[in-house]
Amino acid sequence: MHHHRTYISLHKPYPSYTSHLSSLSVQRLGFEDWTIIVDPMALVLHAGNTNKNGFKALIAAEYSGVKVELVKNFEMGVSNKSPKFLEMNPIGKVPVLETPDGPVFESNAIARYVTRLKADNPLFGSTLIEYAHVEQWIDFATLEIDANILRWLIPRIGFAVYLPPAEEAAISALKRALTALNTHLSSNTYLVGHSVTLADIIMACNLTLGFSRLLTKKFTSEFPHVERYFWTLVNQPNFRKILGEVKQAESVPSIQSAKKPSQAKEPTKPKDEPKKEAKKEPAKPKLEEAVAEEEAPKPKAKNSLDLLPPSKMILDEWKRLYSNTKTNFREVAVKGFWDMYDPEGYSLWFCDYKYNDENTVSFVTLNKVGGFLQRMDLARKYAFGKMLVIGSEPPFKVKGLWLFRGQEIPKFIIDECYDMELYDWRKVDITDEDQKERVNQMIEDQEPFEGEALLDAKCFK
Ligand SMILES: N[C@@H](CCC(=O)N[C@@H](CS)C(=O)NCC(=O)O)C(=O)O
Repeated sequence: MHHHRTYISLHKPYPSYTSHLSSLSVQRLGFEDWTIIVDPMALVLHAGNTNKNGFKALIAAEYSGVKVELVKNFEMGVSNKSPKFLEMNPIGKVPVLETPDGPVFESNAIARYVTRLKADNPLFGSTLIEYAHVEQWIDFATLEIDANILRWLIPRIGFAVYLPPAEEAAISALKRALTALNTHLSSNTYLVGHSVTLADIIMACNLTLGFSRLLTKKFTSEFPHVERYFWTLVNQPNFRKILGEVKQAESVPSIQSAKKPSQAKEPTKPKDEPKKEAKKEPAKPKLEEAVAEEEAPKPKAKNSLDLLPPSKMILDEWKRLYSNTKTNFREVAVKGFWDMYDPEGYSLWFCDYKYNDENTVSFVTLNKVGGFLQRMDLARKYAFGKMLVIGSEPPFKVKGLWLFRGQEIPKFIIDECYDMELYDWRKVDITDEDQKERVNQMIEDQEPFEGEALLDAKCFK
């Protein structure tokens, strides 16, 4: 790996010198070093395929170009209790990573190991203070977020004694942590610096358990920046590949302890380490399975917008006209829009970001809008949008124009794209010339817009 780094660093900053330097480095490194470069050994991770603690290393591996594979046929409660496994981790917990130099347990340590396999990995940050902040947020994600989610969740699903005051304490500690996280994220896209770090990976994995099992929309809406951050991360390709689609819990699990006769019969020893429960007989439901439990994917229903009476307006034709018009935008694209527009089959909407005063950092604001458009991907067949980031200095205003199939904002968009509720929505009255002119200006990115410069204009098409 060390030679790998030498080789890459000779190449990267000086592309024009590549041929000269690569022949040098080949001579210097010899054949074995090349095999390291082209055939990195896959590391084996022992964990079930729904274990968020295993996901930390798998996502870090995706970002780092490292090969990590889940062990085949892992069975929770059986595989991790075998003598061979206990040699790797005497406590019998997962995940465990097998490396050429021996095993590593504890998911954060495993994720750090995988991350260090890539030299100078930006997942750790790039300055001393960034390294420290990455570690700071990893501990925070573990001790303030994850620990309190587990203290709340585990008793509810019947793996520890349920005590109302203990639950209350867990919830208030979690809210305290989320409040701090929300404030940090109100002016930062990521936890540290301007790109994803290992801290974000670990935080997102911990939040995934929370969002999918426990934290309903009602609960998380108090923390809108955490929501934005979470949904943005889990929809990044490197996360999505490992996590699949994350769905938010619709309710807090009802208290299970009383409903499980097999457990009720056992002497009720209060447990301070809730996870010890899972160590009992394999016949019982296993904690990890209970925690990771996923609903079977439902077959996809046809979109109800496809059942609307056909429209003479072909959305793709408009998008093509918009994209292909380079000059005389008013005369060609804007005029073309109104020629095509079908007010029966489509509706136009203005949107206005509700929290403009929080848009104090330009790139954070641009990332927010970028994330919104990314999440609108699911509406591509039924929508066109323009989003303007307005102002030459903070706080920036975010305003937009959307064209939707049908007369209402499609319900599936409201349900699936949480950004929708961060905006006030107003249907355009096209009989009002002023509103129509505002539509034209937004289609055109007219500058100044309402007296102000544009920081950016993004289009969803
Ligand atoms: N701090 C550990 C937690 C590991 C852990 O609690 N693993 C659970 C599954 S998520 C487990 O193996 N439970 C089985 C047991 O307690 O025997 C880590 O992050 O790796």
